[in-house]
Amino acid sequence: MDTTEIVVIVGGVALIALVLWFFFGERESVAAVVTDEGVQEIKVTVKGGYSPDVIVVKKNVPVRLDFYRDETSSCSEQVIFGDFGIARDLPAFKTTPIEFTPDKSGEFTWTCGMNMLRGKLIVQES
Ligand SMILES: [Cu+2]
Repeated sequence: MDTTEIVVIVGGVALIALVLWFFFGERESVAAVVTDEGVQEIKVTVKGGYSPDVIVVKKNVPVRLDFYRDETSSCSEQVIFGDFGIARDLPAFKTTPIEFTPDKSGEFTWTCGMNMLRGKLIVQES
């Protein structure tokens, strides 16, 4: 094997690892911060996905998720929290607060209107 072949193989393996991580890897989860008013607040940037896309909150404490949509792609124009009966339009380049109080614990997926972009809300027993 010459150097070029080795570089190609190493590059290929790295690419496969990256693809696997992207689709199946454990994402970093972010805990919401409790404000003075006792609201668990976190800012989520919407741009080809959600960042952060795993958010940890406590049950029975009000939650405010500030979705800032940093794009005009029609894919992300709506966000849906099906488990909590929430569907909201997200105007481009604006922050849209989504407020609710999670009354059940567990892991809940939120999606865009087409079920393509996904995020996960982890509600822990308080
Ligand atoms: Cu979409």
